[in-house]
Amino acid sequence: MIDQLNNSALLSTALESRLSRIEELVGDLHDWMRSEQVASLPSNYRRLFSHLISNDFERRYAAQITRSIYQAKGGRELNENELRRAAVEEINATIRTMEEALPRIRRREPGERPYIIALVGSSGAGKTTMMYKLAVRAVLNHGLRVKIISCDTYKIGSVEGVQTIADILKVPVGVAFEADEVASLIEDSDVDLVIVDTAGRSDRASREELEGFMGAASPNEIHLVLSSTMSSRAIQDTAALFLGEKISYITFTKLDEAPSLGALISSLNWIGLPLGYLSTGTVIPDDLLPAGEVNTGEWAVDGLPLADHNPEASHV
Ligand SMILES: Nc1nc2c(ncn2[C@@H]2O[C@H](COP(=O)(O)OP(=O)(O)O)[C@@H](O)[C@H]2O)c(=O)[nH]1
Ligand SMILES: [Mg+2]
Repeated sequence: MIDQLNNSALLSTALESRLSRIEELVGDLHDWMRSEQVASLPSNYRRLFSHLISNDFERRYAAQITRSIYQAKGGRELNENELRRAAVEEINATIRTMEEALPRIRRREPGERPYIIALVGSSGAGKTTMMYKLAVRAVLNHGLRVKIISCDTYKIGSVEGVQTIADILKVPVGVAFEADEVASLIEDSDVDLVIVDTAGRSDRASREELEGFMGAASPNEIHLVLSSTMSSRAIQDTAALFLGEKISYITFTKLDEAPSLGALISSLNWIGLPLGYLSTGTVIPDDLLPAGEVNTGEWAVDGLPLADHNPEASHV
């Protein structure tokens, strides 16, 4: 009996604290709407704004989308569905996407320089996994001869790891400790495509080292690999560390683990570079999509279709 009383007292304290947190959030949202000039828009537009915020869009960007739809529609009242469609279109119109190189890479003659793709980004972002996926995709889907080069000699076991995978994939592998080694590993290869993986450290000395590696490799495209599970603040801070390199595309990983894509989309708007690949899991090479094949705006506004995970599939 006493336990029951204690339980219900605890429950009501928990509910009260939840309620006050919700009140606080509603108050914040109201302040945001005011500051972002959304408060004066019709209620469906305000609901769209709140919907984008709850999907982790940055409020400035959410407000920009909402206002720009309002202006484009001449202030017309639209229902919730029409507004969401308009938001999807608005987002897709602002996102640039990569034209994938793999289908366009032609066979190299002996002595000819291969096409080079480099992957940079923080440790744990998913670069090495991405390198394996790209290598398999290039071999299986496009019949290319591929070499993988790892410049990550810091992570324990990474050299052995890359050798093991290269044996499984049956592609030649190189490991570079110094920048000049990258250049000679590329020169010595008789392949169509080289994929260069790098270490993910971002202190100043490592960034200089990365610059050396990139200078020596002189890649045709550099992907900054970022995890889509990060907040937009963390995505932008990380991107800022690497934007000194000549980044061609932003490639996002771990979409299968991201609760939403609002942070990714908002950051991309801030970074201003095209979207490269999207990684949706750890299966090599299946969980890889060129961004152009995805309705990113729809995923960001309506939620990720990947969330409907089929538990049977993981047992296969
Ligand atoms: N769920 C999920 N895990 C991923 C994805 N890409 C990579 N990982 C995992 O993230 C971890 C770090 O990946 P790794 O490729 O070693 O990152 P790196 O340090 O940037 O080379 C590993 O456990 C990978 O299996 C993805 O798209 N989804
Ligand atoms: Mg790695």
